Amino acid sequence: MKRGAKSQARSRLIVVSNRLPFAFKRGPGGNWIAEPGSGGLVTALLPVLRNRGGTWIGWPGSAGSTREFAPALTSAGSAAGYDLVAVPLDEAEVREFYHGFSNEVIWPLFHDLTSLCNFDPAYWRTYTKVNRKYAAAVAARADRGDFVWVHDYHLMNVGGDMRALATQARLGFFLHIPFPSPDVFLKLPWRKQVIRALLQYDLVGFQAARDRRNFIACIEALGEEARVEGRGTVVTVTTARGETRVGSFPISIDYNAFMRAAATAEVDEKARELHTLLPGRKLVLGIDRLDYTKGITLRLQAFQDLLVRHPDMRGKVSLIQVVVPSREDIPEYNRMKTEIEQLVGRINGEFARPGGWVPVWYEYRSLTRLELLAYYRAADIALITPLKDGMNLVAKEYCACSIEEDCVLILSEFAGAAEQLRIGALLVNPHDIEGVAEAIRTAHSMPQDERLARMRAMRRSIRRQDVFWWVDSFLRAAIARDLSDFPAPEAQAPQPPSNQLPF
Ligand code: GDG
Repeated sequence: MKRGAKSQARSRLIVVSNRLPFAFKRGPGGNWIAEPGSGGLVTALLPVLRNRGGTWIGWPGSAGSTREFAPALTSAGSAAGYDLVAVPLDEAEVREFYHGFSNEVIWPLFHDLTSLCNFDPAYWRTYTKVNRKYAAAVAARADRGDFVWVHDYHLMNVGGDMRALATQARLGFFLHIPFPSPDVFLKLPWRKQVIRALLQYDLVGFQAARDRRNFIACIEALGEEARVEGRGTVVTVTTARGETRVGSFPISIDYNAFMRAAATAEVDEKARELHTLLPGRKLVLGIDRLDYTKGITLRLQAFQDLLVRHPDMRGKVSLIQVVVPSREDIPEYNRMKTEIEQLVGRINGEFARPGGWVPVWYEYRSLTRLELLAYYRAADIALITPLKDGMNLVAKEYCACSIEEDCVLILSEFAGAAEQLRIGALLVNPHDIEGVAEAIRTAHSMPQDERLARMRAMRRSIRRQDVFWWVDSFLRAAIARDLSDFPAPEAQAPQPPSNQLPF
């Protein structure tokens, strides 16, 4: 359904993601109620969707028919200021497309964990079928001149499927997770289909230069002749199939919103409470979804190693490790949870002092936003050590909330965020247990002026390249006619806000 005559005349933005940015719950009368999501992506896209007129297309998150969700979608859409379109999925599709191909094939493969992949051919068949379903839903709503922005690894085929439906809209894709190097990617039985599908988009965006390089290397490794032109963050790749622009656009956060929220009296009080509960020591913080890519067990081993090899550190630091429940129905995740809990038990059993210092404060739950901000503010050191990560927004949120700037970020060199935050973070190899332990020690004894200088540099960079900058950069690259329209971000003049984009 289109909005008023004014927005019909202008090209619109159509966002497509696996899930709609709303959580749907059954109300007391059994009807569906939509609760808005609060992530950075939704916040950043809102001005463009509202001002240009837009649509968000995705799965509502529960098996059910379009008819069942229709009233909730209409009222949520009119409150949000853009249209919402549901792509219904049945249980078998959720199992094989979402849990299967997306999360048992692409997720581990793209994080370099090939041994965890289950290359079940039925998963691929359902993935292609479901992607066609999304493409049909989009094609039914997209007009010539509209810009369709497809998000993430669940929907890589949508662009190609839309071309097959002879769409006239321009197509962009952004991958939120890493893109692997050829030696990993080539293990995918459907590697050619995936690369060809991605080359059907007008613009393909990655989190980091690393991912963009890998993507181009994979095209070449598959024997496609590819001519790469341009410098800076966006290049043009020409193959026998046509031209695709390929860029790196590091996703970010709503820096000002985090900074302001972290400065409130409520957050301040809660942060103080934490220091009162855990007095006389530095607090080291880890916050992760329960996921094997986040490196939680290796991190705990590093903390244990620190206490074993450096007895002087006992009593001086506590690790607050928050693990947010995620994908609990998958056996691999459950096994990992047990392993984490055993390790925590072992460390506390060995080092805790009766009635006093406990080395690891472990919480397996989702924090409220207030708690999350208070934990960020209270932490003297953030220990963020994923084995591989597209970006890692926790690292950026931690910096934004560190309003006193008197703290240290320890960050895995394999997080996309490392490309930007190497200016101030202590970078570590998460596999190097002793190296991570030494980084905690270095962070603990870092002089104050160095802490302040490092944190200030990172915060300045995140403030300059926040999530609004990210949306602008991607949409500008999508509409720029030639590369000279789109200089590298450092060289860009101040940009008008997203609602003035000429697409
Ligand atoms: C994927 C890519 C990429 C975490 N715990 C709580 C909580 N959170 C919020 C954080 C943050 C988000 O969840 C996690 O974002 P990450 O970026 O760290 O990781 P993924 O979920 O794996 O996201 C990743 C991202 O997409 C964006 O492109 O950076 O690399 O894997 O915003 O604040 N929020 C609340 N309670 C918690 O306990 N309220």
